Amino acid sequence: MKVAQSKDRKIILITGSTSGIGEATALALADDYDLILCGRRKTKLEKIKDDLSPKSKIKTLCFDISDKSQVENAYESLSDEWKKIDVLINNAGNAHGLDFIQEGDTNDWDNMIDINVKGLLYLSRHVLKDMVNVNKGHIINLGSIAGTEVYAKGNVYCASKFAVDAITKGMRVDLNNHNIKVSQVSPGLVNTEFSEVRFKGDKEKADSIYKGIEPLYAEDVARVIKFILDSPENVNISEVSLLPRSQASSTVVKRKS
Ligand code: 8X3
Repeated sequence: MKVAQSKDRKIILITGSTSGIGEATALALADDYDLILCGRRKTKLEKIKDDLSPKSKIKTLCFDISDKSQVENAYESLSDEWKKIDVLINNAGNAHGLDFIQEGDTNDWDNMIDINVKGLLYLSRHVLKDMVNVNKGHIINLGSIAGTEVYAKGNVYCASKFAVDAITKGMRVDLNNHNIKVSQVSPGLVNTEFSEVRFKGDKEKADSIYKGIEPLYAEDVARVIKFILDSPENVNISEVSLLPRSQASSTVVKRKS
């Protein structure tokens, strides 16, 4: 069934929407919004588009967010109608490696800074230009508990999330005159592909991170994002942190033996 793009339905762009929090958020929002889904995995994007098309008008953009010219080309490929983005959800981001600073792999550092920080900035720059022109919009950045607490071997990943926190605050100040809401959602341990990516496919290592606890799931974070979007026009839920019940901080986690 084809769903017509309605004038009343807002448009939301979600980065990193091929898995985890991004995919769960797309699922949670498809009933109420038209969606631009971004990611690097074309087949996965097409599959999500097929799944959600009965509920929503879906546009997919396949590009690498860390590549400035790919970001520009992807954005410019949107029609004027699709460029009227009401909400940008900056979700794309990953951890690569967990090493003492003196042993870190510089390629991992580049990846984290290029995607989590520079990619977020590149895309926001394009979308914000249009939001500022119409004096409305909403940015939701995915932060992390790692953006407020540094843990052993987290060094550069934590730095990238501290940077996201600073960018969120900077956006809120700079966009205040333009009626643009800026929110940040900062989860603790969420069981997604996050740890598998961090440990380069080592499933056993990845599973050990969530051993003995019930972590958050991507759907838990998506629910918070939906709650933020459901708030009245006059309300900006500026910062939300969420942890699994068994997590008290980055390093204090109660595990069943
Ligand atoms: C993910 C949370 O604590 O694994 O951003 O770094 S943590």
